[in-house]
Amino acid sequence: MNGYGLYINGEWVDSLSGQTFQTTNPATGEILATLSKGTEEDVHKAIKAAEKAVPNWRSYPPPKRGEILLKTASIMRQRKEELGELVTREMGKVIAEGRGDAQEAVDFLEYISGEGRRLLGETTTSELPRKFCMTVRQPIGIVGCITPWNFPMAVPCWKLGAALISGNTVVYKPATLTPLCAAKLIAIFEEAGLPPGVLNMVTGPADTAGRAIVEHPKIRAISFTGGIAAGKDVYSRASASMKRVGLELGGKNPLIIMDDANIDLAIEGVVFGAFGTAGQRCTATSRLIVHKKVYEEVMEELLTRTEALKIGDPIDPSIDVGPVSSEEQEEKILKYIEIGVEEGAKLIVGGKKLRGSLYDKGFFIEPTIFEAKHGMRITREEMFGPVLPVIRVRDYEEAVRISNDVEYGLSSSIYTRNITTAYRAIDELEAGITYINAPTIGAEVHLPFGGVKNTGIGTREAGTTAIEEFTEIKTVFIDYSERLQKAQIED
Ligand code: UN1
Repeated sequence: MNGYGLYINGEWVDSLSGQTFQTTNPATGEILATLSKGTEEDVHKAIKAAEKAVPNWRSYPPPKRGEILLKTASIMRQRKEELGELVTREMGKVIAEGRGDAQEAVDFLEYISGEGRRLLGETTTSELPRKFCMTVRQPIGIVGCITPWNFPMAVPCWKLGAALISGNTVVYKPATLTPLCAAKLIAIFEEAGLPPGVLNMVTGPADTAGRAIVEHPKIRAISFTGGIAAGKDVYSRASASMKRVGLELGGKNPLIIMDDANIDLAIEGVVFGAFGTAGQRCTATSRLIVHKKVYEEVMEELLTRTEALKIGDPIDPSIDVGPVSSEEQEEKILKYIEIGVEEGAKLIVGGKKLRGSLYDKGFFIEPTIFEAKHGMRITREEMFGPVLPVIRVRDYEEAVRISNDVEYGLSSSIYTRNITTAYRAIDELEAGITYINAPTIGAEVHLPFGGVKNTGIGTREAGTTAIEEFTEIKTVFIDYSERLQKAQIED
């Protein structure tokens, strides 16, 4: 085989097209691996394998499915260091976060494996005597999972873990920027004993392999995390075959600092929320909204802390901010910085691509802060990079109004010591997630994750809600009266 293959029916195989592509380290330019470039035909082959595996996997008792997921988690836990390093080398987040990505995958698999002993339905009463009513959860069938590059271990495990425990078979397409992480992950599922055909992986481009998954009528559900334009495309194409769709399409996540906040704590949160993962999280703090009474103090301290950040090869544990993940990302973010300047936002710090020695080999952008006015494009659009617009506000009401005046609604945060303000923010911020006195990032796997407005369509990953995306509910009536009973008609 030419490098890493596709994983279909329990075997590593070349793409039928024979084509390959490479994955590189965004900090150093080093080529990490060659992978098969999957096409529509490969996806069809994977769907056939997934279809063949349906009866067997469906009949596996869910606790047994859970055992395989737990074994997967345990292998990942043992190899956490290696996996964390791989995340850092392929995606570019700093090593502590690379390990965190692997840890989040382990956490979720451990959590969801227990769902094998729940997958709860309901029992309830009947309006008729000697009649029993309940619901049971059943698998959907074959599901498609399409994942982003920014959490190449955690997000795939949220989707694959929930899909598999629910009894579905899967065709999985990882992001083209992080296929090596995906291949290593799949090899661990294989090692843990997942039967052939249950989980199939096709690496390859979105517009061929991805589209084939989204459009194929035998795939009954799609779970997709990515940008808003791609998400809309997935949603409309999937609707042609009436698929169930789960979407998580990012955010423009506000962090509000009120005049009664613990300012040091808030600034520490902003720096982590905005520049952690070089701003490349769906939940990244991508707007800072500051009460005018503490504005000067916040800006001064924020500038000092931002200037102190060390930028470089993320494998070095002393580095705070790594590269952005690709040349395309770099161009897009630099373009947004230009747009910010053109719109009249005031550049406070950063704003440039870093050059010289090590930096020339990778895609490094300085952590950047703008003083901005609400309504500018940099305050509305997801930039997915280390660029933070700051908006000054008169009071709480204005802060919330501005927070909500965007098309997204994933994460949000407010720093305040006033309990009334905190509870009002929980009521009033339009977002799937609200943090009080903590930054917009850092969701935990046993709680639901997802957003409102154009961030999604109401599905939630992780938490107790994870299985909802991947199960059908069947309603069951058992009549043991030995006569025909007529609901709504009999007294
Ligand atoms: C994402 O950015 O797509 O809340 C997921 C967080 C992480 C997950 C982010 N636990 O920041």
